[in-house]
Amino acid sequence: MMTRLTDDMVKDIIASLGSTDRMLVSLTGMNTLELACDAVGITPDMIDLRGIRVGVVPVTSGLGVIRKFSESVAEIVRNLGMESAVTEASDVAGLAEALSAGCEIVFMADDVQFIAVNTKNGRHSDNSFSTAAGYVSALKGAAGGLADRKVLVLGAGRVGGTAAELMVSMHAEVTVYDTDRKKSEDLSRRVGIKIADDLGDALLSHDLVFNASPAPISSDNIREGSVFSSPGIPFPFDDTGIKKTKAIIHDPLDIGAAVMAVQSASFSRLKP
Ligand code: 2YJ
Repeated sequence: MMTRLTDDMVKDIIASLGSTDRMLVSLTGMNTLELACDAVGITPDMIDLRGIRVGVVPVTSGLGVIRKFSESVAEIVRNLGMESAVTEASDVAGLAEALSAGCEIVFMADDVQFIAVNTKNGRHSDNSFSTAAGYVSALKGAAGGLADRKVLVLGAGRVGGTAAELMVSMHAEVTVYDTDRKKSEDLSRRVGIKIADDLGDALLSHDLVFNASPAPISSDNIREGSVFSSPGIPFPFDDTGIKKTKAIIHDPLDIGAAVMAVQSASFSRLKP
């Protein structure tokens, strides 16, 4: 089940971009740009983002436009040094507007998928992959490396599955928990990881957790001093739970969208 952002989750993103950036620096040692580059396997000196024109197209299909969603994406992209604007028109007319304006990258999201298309070569980056990659990099930074470390992945959906796969490739020892055991089994078979049967036991035996689940996490199950990389929305912790953790990396949009921007730019703008 995909969780949709709400007006309420989005309303403060623009005002809090600076504090998200500082949170990332203090918890992971990387700012948003460095983190997004790390997630894509490059460093900031390998790409020049300045002057890249980006369009964000509001999409009305399904449950419709989320207030300030497009503006927030445009601001996240702008903070990375790119030029961005929300199109006046929505949907197909908005896409035509962005193409006519010469946008090199176009962001669009409906209720199922959120992508950034590179119009120079037709390649696109996807928010599920980018969110997974960005939060894996964040966890790696916060943990001081993931090789040979035990990591629990909560949620075997698209983000959790991609994160598990990426962390296996980094030689982490990954265990997955999902309330739907069949989804855990499919993922376990696909990427070769262990399955946890009891959520409480799994959480209490892991210092590092990648949370890609929409479920709340009870403070009773949180191991003292554990680190959570937690893209899952809504925010799953209560105050008692927060106090038990060492660090929680979480934001509603910035990390995923920043990785999308850098990845889609990398399709056409890597320095030779
Ligand atoms: O243009 C708009 O304002 C809306 N159509 C944005 C919809 C945003 N979509 C979501 O929040 C969905 N959950 C899809 C996100 C993909 C998650 N990887």
